[in-house]
Amino acid sequence: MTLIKTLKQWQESENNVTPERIYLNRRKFMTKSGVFAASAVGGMLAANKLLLAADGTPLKKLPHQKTQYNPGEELTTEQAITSYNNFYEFGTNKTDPAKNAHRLTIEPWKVKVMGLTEAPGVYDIDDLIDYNNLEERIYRLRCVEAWSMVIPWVGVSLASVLEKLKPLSTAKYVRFQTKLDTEEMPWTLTQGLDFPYVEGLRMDEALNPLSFMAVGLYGKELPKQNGAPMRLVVPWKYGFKSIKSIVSIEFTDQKPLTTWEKSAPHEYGFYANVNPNVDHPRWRQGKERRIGEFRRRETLMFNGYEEEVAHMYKDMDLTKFY
Ligand SMILES: Nc1nc2c(c(=O)[nH]1)N[C@H]1C(S)=C(S)[C@@H](COP(=O)(O)O)O[C@H]1N2
Ligand SMILES: [Mo]
Repeated sequence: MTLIKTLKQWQESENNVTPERIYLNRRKFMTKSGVFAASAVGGMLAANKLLLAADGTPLKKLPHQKTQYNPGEELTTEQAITSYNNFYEFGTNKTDPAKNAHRLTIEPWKVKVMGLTEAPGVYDIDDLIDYNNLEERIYRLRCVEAWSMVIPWVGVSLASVLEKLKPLSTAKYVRFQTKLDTEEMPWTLTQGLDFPYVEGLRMDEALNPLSFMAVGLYGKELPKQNGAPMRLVVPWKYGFKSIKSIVSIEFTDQKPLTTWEKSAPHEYGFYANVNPNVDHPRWRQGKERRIGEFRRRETLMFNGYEEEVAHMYKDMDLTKFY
């Protein structure tokens, strides 16, 4: 059965990399994973069901323009994209988010905008995202754990969102925060990570045409495990920069302290640009496993987006780990 064969493949890739969680309190983690351990196949079937919205209805289609961004590589399957996830608020195993993220309530969805802006306030998602002008973008996603996917996102440029929020010229960075609700996300109470999940970009990075705010994938609304109702996609950076389920946007002149940098500063830099020549202390970055493939492939500088983004880092020493 292909389902099971594919699953084996994912399991293998999961076993071959040390997950990001590994430095977390091991004992805490062991009890936790014991509680949530489910047979792999059971997990897969549960994940399968969650291609539907939490109330059992199919995810709504999102009308969108065809993509101008396409690396021309085979797409990762919708099944894999929506059942092999990192979303630690819903558990640390790859199959946890698909099983647990249905608990996330996304309606209504408000976003708090603050800091160095002319337009602070609480916005409804519909004020931020122009649903009549959605586009599709096919991007590579490269996790620092050395696996990768090719994902057809639907959304808007991040610049189109930030322009609406009128940042002041003194804003040098933008800081994003994920929703935190300990009833919906009880897993956050027992983990070594400091929630809410925080990420950030320098303003020029945020305004780079590649930076994207996704509200869907495969032509439909984002499943919750993928960061519904809106999540960042920064394709030239390691996946942890692409923060999910965003509820706050803050413009600041201080470099934000991100969740992963705070937890392990020697392992996760602020910039986190994909770089095959600079190894993470625990994972070599020269190669990656594309989910769905067996052989490892070469990792590309800036994940293949060098032409679009390298100019932003010309004054930085790229042999250093940031
Ligand atoms: N809020 C939040 N955002 C997050 C994460 C997370 O744990 N919490 N994981 C990150 C990591 S490590 C990766 S690789 C990507 C995975 O996105 P996907 O599950 O949609 O493929 O989401 C990123 N965004
Ligand atoms: Mo990741």
